[in-house]
Amino acid sequence: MTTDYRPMWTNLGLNLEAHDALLGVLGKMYQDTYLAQKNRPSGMGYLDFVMSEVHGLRIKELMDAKAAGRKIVGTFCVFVPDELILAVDAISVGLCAGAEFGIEDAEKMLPRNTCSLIKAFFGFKLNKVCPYIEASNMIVGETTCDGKKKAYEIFKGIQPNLYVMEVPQMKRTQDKELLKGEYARFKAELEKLTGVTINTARLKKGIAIVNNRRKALHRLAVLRAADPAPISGLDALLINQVAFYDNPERFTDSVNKICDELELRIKKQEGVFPKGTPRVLVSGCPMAVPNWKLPSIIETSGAVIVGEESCVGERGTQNLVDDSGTTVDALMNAIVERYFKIDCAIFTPNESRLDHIKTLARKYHADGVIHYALQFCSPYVIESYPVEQALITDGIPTMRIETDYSQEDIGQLKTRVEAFIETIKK
Ligand code: BJ8
Repeated sequence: MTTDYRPMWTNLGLNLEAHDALLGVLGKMYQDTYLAQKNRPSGMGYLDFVMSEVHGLRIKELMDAKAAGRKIVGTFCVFVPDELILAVDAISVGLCAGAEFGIEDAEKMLPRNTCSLIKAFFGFKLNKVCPYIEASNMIVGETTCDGKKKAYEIFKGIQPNLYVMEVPQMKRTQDKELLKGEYARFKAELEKLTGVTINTARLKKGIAIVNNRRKALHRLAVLRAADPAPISGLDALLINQVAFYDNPERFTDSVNKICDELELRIKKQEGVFPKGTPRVLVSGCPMAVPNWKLPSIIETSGAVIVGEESCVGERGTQNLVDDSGTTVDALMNAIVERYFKIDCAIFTPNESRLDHIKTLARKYHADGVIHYALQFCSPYVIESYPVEQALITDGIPTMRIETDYSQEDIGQLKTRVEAFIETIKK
């Protein structure tokens, strides 16, 4: 960052000392994890720029938009429909919660055996280091896992503009009705926040922007089926992470440019790793920025990641919203239909997730699956057993990993991952 953003951060109420410390750690991590990679597509230069300005230029854009009367809506879950946020001309930002920062402060309010993701957003808030949280006019929580659901009750005390959306836990007709009711309530709340009434044209536009972003990410996903893989799993993950807070149209454009470049690479049989490198599908909890620990271990241990069954990945992007409706009601129903298919482990039963993992493993020619669960995340830790059983029955080697955001277990994880990669080598 060349511009001095300190006055902006001060205005946002950030703790500059703590914020400097966070940026210092992030910069070093990015250098060691991303810039140290070889053979990266040149289009990743855009992502490097976005990351270098993640607390700078992007926040300035948000503040300029706010000054022009637009609202910022921060979200934690892919059940929050961006289409509605865009339809009221607000800006949606995914709040990352992917780093261990201020955990000791978080643990004064939350039990120690809470997952790292929840502790992270408390830590960021309590230490005043996240400009996205501070810039948001409204933050949307959701009743997914018990951890988040109960933590939001406490979070509301330190983040009064928190709005909580109910998400069903089963997939019956009445559950779809519940989601429909919640999306109607959310629509009304957004209309109240912005003073904008959602009409058909506005909703169609919101749907088109988000569908286009998904299509670009689907295009990227499919290109990773090539051997040699044209892009590293780390870079593909970064693209999926940045999708949550970059300007959606500019982002979609950049991803499509990267895909053009990857198509050329595939034609020339160029890759980031040699042809025949063991291929891994990662499945499980979402990996928010800057949670790159496990992918980095995998890709420095002789394998390439070819897909993510994750909310920061294909669980989050699969399926488009049908945009053919001609009324707000019809389009709202189409949004409900699309989101109701998300197969997060908070649902019971959750057979479609097992099918999706198997499908992705075959589609991307994965030699094995690594199931990643954050420690104390009951939904994903418990579901990892049936996932492993189903994959093994299908002849797909699988390893289950449970970890947190700390760096302490890196050596141990690396030993396990290396041993797994040895077993899936052709
Ligand atoms: S739709 S995965 S983004 S809830 S890791 S906080 S589940 S204890 S993040 Fe998620 Fe929405 Fe589901 Fe996706 Fe709880 Fe688990 Fe922590 Fe989690």
